[in-house]
Amino acid sequence: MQRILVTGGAGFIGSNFVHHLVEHTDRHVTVLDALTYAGNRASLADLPADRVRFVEGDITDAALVDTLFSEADAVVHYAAESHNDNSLDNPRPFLDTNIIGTYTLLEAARRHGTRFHHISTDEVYGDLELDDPARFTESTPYNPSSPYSSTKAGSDLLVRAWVRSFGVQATISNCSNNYGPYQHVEKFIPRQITNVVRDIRPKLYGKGENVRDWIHADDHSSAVLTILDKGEIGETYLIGADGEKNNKDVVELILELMGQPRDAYDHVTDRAGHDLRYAIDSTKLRTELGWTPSYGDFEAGLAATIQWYRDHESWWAPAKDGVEAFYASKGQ
Ligand code: NAD
Ligand code: TDX
Repeated sequence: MQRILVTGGAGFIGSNFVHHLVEHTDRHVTVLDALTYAGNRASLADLPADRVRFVEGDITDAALVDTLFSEADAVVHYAAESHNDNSLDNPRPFLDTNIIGTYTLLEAARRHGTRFHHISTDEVYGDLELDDPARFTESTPYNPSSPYSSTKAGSDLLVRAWVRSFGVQATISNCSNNYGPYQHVEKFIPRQITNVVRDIRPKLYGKGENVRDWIHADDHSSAVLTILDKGEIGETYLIGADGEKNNKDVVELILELMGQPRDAYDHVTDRAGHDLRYAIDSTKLRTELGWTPSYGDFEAGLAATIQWYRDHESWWAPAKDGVEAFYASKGQ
């Protein structure tokens, strides 16, 4: 598998994966990305041109997709509309990209017999109570809450059906919340870091009791590479690094690490249908494929991420005002 096609490779996690491939393998990468508001060429700027090729295009473009699949040994599919708050505002692009886009790729994988890895989220499983000892496993029933997570759930089910009905050589992974460099400022952690840099008070939805299970994007990448190389066709693997934290604790830690009083934030209007808690049990990936995460210390990873945003203001500044205007229009 020397030639890897990465969809959504100019986005947050996709670009981290491309950096990971360049650093840890000798493979050649083609990125297919539509450069929506979430895609950024600058996230791939410092990579060698003889290893990474960029193609601007849409995953719903069947002719383009067919050509790129004919040139690839394997495809890793990150491209998606990814933000829950946007999906509450306008669900339509989520259906187009997450459902029709994934369908378009699966049809190409079927024609070409291409190895296909589908990137998904723990949100397909719905949410857990705060005091529930259970965590999500590969056998947890699907129960998505938002337009975003329901379209991701739909895309996962398409992959399963294309494996069973047409013999497509696919695997699926469902990962928990990622943090790290190159994440769009609309998302929780970069929004609060860049707010502090700009002297805007961080914004916590509701009471801030909601729990997310944080994993560094580079650990997500090493897990995906492990599944691509060692995963069993037709199988689903959950990816997580035992990083449960509630939002209030994360905001307070960001403020502390940035030299501000821990209570210098605002409570704002809660997200509609806001999932309470996500938690991943990644035993299958660890025991069957031997994967372990490298970023065990969330505080150290968060401090490095804060430093990255301080050092890369030109990367995030163009999006910041528009994102804050959008949130302000919703009382968030
Ligand atoms: P992102 O929004 O940062 O990036 C998405 C990328 O896909 C962008 O570069 C965008 O331009 C591109 N794209 C969107 N529509 C496209 C289309 N129609 N054709 C081609 N390219 C298109 O998202 P992200 O946070 O990096 O998430 C990547 C994947 O990982 C998604 O599938 C998401 O569901 C999944 N995931 C994300 C997280 C997380 O914490 N962010 C956790 C688990 C799973
Ligand atoms: O300003 C904010 N204040 C706040 O309290 C924002 C933007 C978010 N939040 C809360 C909502 C969530 O409980 O923080 C938590 C994280 O929010 P997001 O960054 O929007 O992530 P989430 O909705 O949990 O989804 C993320 O993880 C799973 C990704 O965006 C998805 O693509 C992925 O599937």
